[in-house]
Amino acid sequence: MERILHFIGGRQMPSADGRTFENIAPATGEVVSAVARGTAAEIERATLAARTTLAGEWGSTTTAERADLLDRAAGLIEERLEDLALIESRDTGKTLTMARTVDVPRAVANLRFFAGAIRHDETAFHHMGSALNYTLRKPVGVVGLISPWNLPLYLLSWKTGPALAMGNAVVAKPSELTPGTAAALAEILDEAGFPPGAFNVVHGFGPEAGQALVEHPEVKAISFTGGTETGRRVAATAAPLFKKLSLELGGKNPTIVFADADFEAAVAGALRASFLNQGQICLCGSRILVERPIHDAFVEKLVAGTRDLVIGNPASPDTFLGSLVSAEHRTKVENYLELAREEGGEVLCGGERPDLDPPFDRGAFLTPAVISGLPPGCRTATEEIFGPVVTVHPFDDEAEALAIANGVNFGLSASVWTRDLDRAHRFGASLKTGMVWVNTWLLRDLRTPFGGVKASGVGREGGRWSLDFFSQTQNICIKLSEEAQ
Ligand code: TXE
Repeated sequence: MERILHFIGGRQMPSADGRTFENIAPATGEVVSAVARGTAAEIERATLAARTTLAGEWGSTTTAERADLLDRAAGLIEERLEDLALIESRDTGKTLTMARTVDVPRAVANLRFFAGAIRHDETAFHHMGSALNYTLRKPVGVVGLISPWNLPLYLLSWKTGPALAMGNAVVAKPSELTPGTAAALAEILDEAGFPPGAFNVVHGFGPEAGQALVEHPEVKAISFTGGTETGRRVAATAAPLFKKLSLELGGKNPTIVFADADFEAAVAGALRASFLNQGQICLCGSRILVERPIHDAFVEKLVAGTRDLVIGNPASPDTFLGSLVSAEHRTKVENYLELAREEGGEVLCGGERPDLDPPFDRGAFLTPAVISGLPPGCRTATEEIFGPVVTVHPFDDEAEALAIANGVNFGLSASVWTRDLDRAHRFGASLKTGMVWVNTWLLRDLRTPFGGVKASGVGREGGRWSLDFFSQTQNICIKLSEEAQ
């Protein structure tokens, strides 16, 4: 069986105690690899390797050198696209098409983007007349990157790009459910020429390896993407240690469709926002609010479209939905379907385990579900399910739509569908979310700020926000002599 090892100080290595855990392909239930199970001992080794390289080789690189290394790594990811897509699809259960066209290309874009960003970065200069101030950007030091299972390489590279661009040394702890592409990324960065210790990966479970990383006194910043409850724990651990902290957490994002919207485009947009990646994207639109005059027709079309989505073999080009990330996660989603029924909802379609041929009959598949008839404030409609389940709610006017949209603890994103430009501006600005899309969804410009408010997180990623997070500024003030003033 394939073995996945830690990558520490430029070398692959097992855990000191030799322990491993199983990596399961959720689409078949098959155990595909034995993964080294890291603990505080491996975090210690990785942190030491990171500090050593910061004090030496890596600490003296120039911006231009780091940009070139990132570009080289991006090229290597591109060359290995097919291989990486297969690993990602196997570990997550997502379709190969999604891995090929979204996950891996985005990892290439992430590294290229931050290579470009540091080539063009400028720092501040403030002239006082009697003195000059200029601002230096320095690395934070050793940074911890904790990433989730839904978009493993995509999200890890989104953090790794700016962390390395700014000259930090990384200790990454990928999700225990999806270790494959993080291990591959370590090899690729090594091959691209990053020195040993600049990028380290410790595999393992959250409470063991993840917690040890957050607790380590030499890790000066933590960038975390994952569930809101885990984020709370990470914040509670990191805050007394005065670490920089970026938290990208969950969402319960509304898709708001006004009666004047382009009907067909809105249905297609809502469908994609509901079920892309089996609904396992923090940005997924899991609450669909529809203005009453078009509500019934919209729901009919949405349900028909949902029924048409092909589920099954992730490698088949026709498949839209692969399996969920694990059997346990499917059970969690199914429990929400049960709750929805108890809360008075009607499951209009889906929510069932599909009848698939071997080997997929043992996979964690669940047909996409649309639920209506629920009050917008109930648990099903306000808690993050993170699966192929959406609720639909009618509304009568803008004020009611806004109250429903803002009436949850989350505030990550929203997608508004309307042809009325004034309303788009007015309504968009009134939404309590970090991001708003109008007549689209998941259209990303990597320069823009990404992140949420309320329980969706703290801080922003993207463009200069990522560069700011992964650097410390230092202002130097030089007094001018009388003659120079
Ligand atoms: O994520 P966790 P889980 C949501 C989604 C999902 C729920 C739980 O609702 O159902 O979270 O998913 C590491 N210290 N999202 O439990 O635990 C863990 O090992 C340090 C939304 O799988 O948050 C993994 O690497 N690290 C989300 C990472 O945290 C710890 C994506 C995320 O796992 C830790 C994923 C600890 N004490 C889930 N405990 C999004 N916003 O995109 C765990 N980890």
